[in-house]
Parts: sequence; C-alpha cells; structure tokens
Amino acid sequence: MSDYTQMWSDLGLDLKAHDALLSVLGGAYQDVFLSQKDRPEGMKYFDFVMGEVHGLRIKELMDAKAEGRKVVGSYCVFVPEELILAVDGVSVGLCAGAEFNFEGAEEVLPRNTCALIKSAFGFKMAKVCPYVEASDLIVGENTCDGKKKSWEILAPMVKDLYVIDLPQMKSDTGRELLKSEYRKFIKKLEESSGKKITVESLKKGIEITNAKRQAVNRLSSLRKADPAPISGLDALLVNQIFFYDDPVRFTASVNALCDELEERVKSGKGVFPKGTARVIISGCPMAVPNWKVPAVVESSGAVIVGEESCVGERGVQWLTDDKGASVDDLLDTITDRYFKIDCAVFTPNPSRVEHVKDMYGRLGAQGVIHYSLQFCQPYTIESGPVEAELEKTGIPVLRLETDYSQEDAGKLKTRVEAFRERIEA
Ligand code: BJ8
Repeated sequence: MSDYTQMWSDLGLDLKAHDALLSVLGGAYQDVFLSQKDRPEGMKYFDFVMGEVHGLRIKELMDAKAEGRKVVGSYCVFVPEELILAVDGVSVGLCAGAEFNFEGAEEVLPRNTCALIKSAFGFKMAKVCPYVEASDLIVGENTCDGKKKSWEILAPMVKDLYVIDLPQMKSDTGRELLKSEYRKFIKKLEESSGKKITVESLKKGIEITNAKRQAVNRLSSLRKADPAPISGLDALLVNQIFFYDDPVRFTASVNALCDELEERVKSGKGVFPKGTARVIISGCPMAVPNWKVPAVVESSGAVIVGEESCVGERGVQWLTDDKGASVDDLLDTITDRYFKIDCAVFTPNPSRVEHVKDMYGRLGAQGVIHYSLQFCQPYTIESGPVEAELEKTGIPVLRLETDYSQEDAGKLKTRVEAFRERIEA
C-alpha cells in the first residue's frame, strides 16, 4: 500500500488508533479469506479492494471531491443510490462490523444497543473511519428505534446529517410517505451538490445501480451449483464491497468473476466437495469486517449458498424500472422498488419468510441459519415466527443470536456442527 498518512491526517483521523485498526483487520483478513483453498482468480480484485479500502478508494473519494462531486454516506439500503448518482454524487456505506471502541460508544449510547450501531459510533468517536470523515452528507433513516434515536446523538458529531423518515407498514399511506420523503431527499441532494436532477441524470443513475444489482444477482444464482463454485465468505465479501467501490468498476469485476464461476460450474469445480451441507443465512446485515458467523459455518463442514440480508439478496433482488417521462414518474418507480424491501422493521412482514423459502428451493439449500444481532429487536423478535413458519414447511432452522465479539465463537461452532449433522441426517 502507498503511504496515505498525509491524507488520513488531513481527514482528521487518529493515526495511532487507525494503525491499530488496520493491523487487526489485516490479520483477520489473512486468517479468514486468504487461507481459503481453491478461491476463484477473480477474487484477487476484491482482495485488492480490501487491501486498499482505506487507501486508494479514499484517495478516489478525495479526487472526486476536488472535482466538485459530493460524497454521501449512509447506513441503510433504503437510501436510493440512484438519486445520489443523479447529482453526480458518490455513495458509500458507513455501517461498521467490528467491536472497536465500544467503551467510547457506551458513553453516549446504552450498553444494550446492537453492535452495528455501537460499532458505527465507536469508529466515529475514535476517528478511525475515513469514509465518515470524507462524507459531505450523511444520511440516517428512521428504521429501528436504535438507529432512529441515535441520529440525535450523531448529528452534532458530523458535518451534515440528514434523516429520511420511513413507513413501518406496507399500506397506501406508507407508500405515500416514502415517496414524499424521497422527494424531500432529492431537494436536499440538489441543495448540497448544486446540481439539478433531470430525467437523463436519473435514468443514468438507475442504469448504473441496476447493472450493479444484476451482476450480484448473477453471482447469487451461480451458487445453486453443487459443488459450490465460490465460498459463502467470498460471496459475502463481494456483497460488502458493493457498498464501497466505484459502481461501474465493481459491476465489471463481478461479471468477470461470474464468467470464471460459470466455467467452474461447467467443469464441476468447486470450493467444497460435492454434497457438502448447504445453508442459507437469513437476518441482520453483516458489515465489513463482520465475518464471524460465516467463518464459523464454513469451518464446520457446511457451505453458505445465499444470504437473505441487506448485505445480500434483500438489498439487491429488485431492479428499478427506468420507464418514465418525468422525474416524478421515475420517483414513482424508485418508490415502488424500495417499498418492496422486507426489513423486519415493517409490521407485518410476510414477504421476508416467503423470500427465504424461495431461496431455499432455488439454491438447493438444506437448512437456514437465522442470524440476529444481540439487542436487535426487529430481527430477534421476527426470528421466532420465521423459524416456526420454515420448520412447518420442513425447512430446518438454527437460530443464532450473537454480537461482534469473538468470545462465543467456540459455542457457535458447536451449535453449527450439531445443525450440520441434523441436516446431513
Ligand atoms: S433495511 S435491515 S439496512 S434497517 S441490527 S441497526 S435493525 S437494531 S440494520 Fe438495516 Fe436498513 Fe433494515 Fe436493511 Fe437496528 Fe437491528 Fe441494529 Fe439493524
């Protein structure tokens, strides 16, 4: 990696804490990813991106800012990338997946806040996240109570925080609320960037975002092969990088990876032996570098063949229709697309379990691991009915509730191994 010390210092990072973070991450990456066998050649690009995730990619963001483009950071797949691209902005994900500076986060948040929120605060307060510091605008959204209330605490810590209100029910009034919030968000983006959204710029944003989703969906569908042509860990990594990389370059790299995987499928080559127990993970999103559960699963003799998650199919399964003669027409198609997202913050939320059933059949899975973060009420509460409904239709389910610490890794492994034995039997 080149020397980015000056850039990090200019961004206001705490260089000592940042070095400590990078060294832990580098070690974890080596252990979890680079030690895997028979990885596709196409993963080299994603290894490179991860190696430069705080380096070259941040330099690109700084270059974009110097050209007058705005960097917009967000924490949820309800924030439409199409709109950010339509003002020539750069969209970056800010969710964090490491137990870092939780003691700092717990000075301003209750201890019983989910790790995803605590991690975002821990990173911000320790000044170790160049993405947060590079963002000209940060977008929060009213989803779970934890996020909703923590925006009030985050607001004074960042340059410009904008919060999108979201419906909680899939009703006509809910859809109207979403559309009017997206309309207000357009206004905010236009003010912040000084650029007006036009039909052409919005169609371009839709095209780029759809292409990215299509590439990731192509990758998902290749995972139905037995033997699996790619590990669940590597597929998750691609889904995580989705939120950071340049979208056009990312799309090309995923498609190149898929070309290689198609050849693997044709020749029957895989990363695990044919007949390895196949599972789907369903639940809370896993942000970089949250790799604990997939690493446990794939070191326990099972392979992950799909993620029903916002860092996975829930975030990309629908495309946005690009037909419309006005910005308002296109805002309707964007609203229609995002209103389908079946996050557990909605009540009721029946389509999520239907999606898991569909994935189970389509990807030839033998079991579902439901993953909730401790203190995440929406997913933890929904896990009971999801388990009951899946088991009723003969789908074996293992429910896991965990956090970002490594302390329970051994216990999780024992439970996953027992589950693998159950589905193999
Ligand atoms: S659309 S899943 S990205 S809200 S884990 S912070 S829910 S207490 S992340 Fe999410 Fe958008 Fe929904 Fe997807 Fe709250 Fe749960 Fe924490 Fe969570």
